[in-house]
Amino acid sequence: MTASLSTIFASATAPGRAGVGIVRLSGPRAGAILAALAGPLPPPRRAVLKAITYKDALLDRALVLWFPAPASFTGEDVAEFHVHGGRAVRETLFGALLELSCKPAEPGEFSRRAVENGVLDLTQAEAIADLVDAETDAQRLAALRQYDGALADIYEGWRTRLTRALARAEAAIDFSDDGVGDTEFAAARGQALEIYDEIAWHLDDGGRGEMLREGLRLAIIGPPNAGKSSLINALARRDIAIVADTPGTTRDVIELRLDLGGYPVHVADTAGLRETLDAVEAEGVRRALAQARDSNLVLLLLDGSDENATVPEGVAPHLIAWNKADLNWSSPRDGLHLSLKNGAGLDALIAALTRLVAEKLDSKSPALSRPRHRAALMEALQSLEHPSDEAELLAEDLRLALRAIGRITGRVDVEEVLDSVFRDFCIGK
Ligand SMILES: Nc1nc2c(ncn2[C@@H]2O[C@H](COP(=O)(O)OP(=O)(O)OP(=O)(O)O)[C@@H](O)[C@H]2O)c(=O)[nH]1
Ligand SMILES: [Mg+2]
Repeated sequence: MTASLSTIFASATAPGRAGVGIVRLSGPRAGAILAALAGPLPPPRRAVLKAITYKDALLDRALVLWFPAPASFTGEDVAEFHVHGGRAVRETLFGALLELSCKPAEPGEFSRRAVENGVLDLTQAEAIADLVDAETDAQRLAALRQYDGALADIYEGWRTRLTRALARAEAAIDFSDDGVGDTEFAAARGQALEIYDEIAWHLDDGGRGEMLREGLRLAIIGPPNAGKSSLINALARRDIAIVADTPGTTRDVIELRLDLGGYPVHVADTAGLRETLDAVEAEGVRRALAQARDSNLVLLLLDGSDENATVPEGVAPHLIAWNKADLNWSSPRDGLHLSLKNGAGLDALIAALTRLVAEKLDSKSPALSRPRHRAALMEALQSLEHPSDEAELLAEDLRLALRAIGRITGRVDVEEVLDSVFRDFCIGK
């Protein structure tokens, strides 16, 4: 791969006021620029306090670090300035760096260089982005696992075995006239089928990894006045939805991001389900049903004091809870009981929901985390599904599968894949 010629810089910390702001440089001139601003280079990987000066004017006093290639995040020469985290300091330093012909980094350019220099594979670079974006503990752990190479190991393992199978298929072509060819061909074909099964198993994960990244969708549905909006308020611990004793109060879908036992969940409060002549309310009911359909989990909330309460037609809830336990109920109710008025049973409901969410998101083996991986694996699967009876065609199938899987880790078609992946990164990462 080609070494980058330019030296790039970016703030590695969020903009705004802070005790410290880190500005990072990467590229062939990082050392020279560090020396120009802070004097003789400090020993590698040691923080040293320096006066940062440019054109004889003091810019700040800051810790600086020097990471000579290849032992750096990008694999290139890297320098870091740990300056005071204020706007004027940052702007002045950026101005000096620009005059020294340093280029502002594009989004994700540091990680991209790390991939181009072989320090990280693409799934690890994606894991860094996920780790920065992680909002809950389960997301953090999944990202760390991926950063440690859990997915890369799986995909590279398939690639190694497919490469070996391809070599055998090619041997079968070369030695088609003697018995060796048959043996090699059978081995190659057997490998293709074996890997097909493994990929199919990996894909059949109910979308856990992707759901964990994006957040699981939970819809609260039920008849009007059951207490759905009271419930989302209790979960949010603040008043995000209007609660009123008029049935049909909620019309729009109201969404809340929640950390449920370490799992990211998007909870939606919806309009009460009933037949209605009011056009606006009818639209609310339509949206409520659509929300339920598009959700990963559906909680049906019913009013236990309402004698006529039943499961509405056409919905299949994952959990049923009966609200208003503080009132008199004329008939016994199966399932969870709670009162949003006095809080009784709320903890039990949250625990039950957390268990359901965990069932959907937990996975013992590392789960693929992005639609990009899924698409590439589906493509590989297609090539391996019906391995040909002819050595030449089998070799071509194997090549296609190899290329598809190589795209996940970034081992082939690199430029094209890199563009699409790093577009979504933030600058300075
Ligand atoms: N007694 C009692 N009243 C409750 C309880 N929970 C909610 N309520 C009341 O029931 C009424 C309806 O509550 P909401 O939370 O607005 O019900 P909703 O299901 O969102 O209703 P819609 O938006 O109309 O579908 C309000 O007057 C609440 O104060 C409860 O546990 N006990
Ligand atoms: Mg409501």
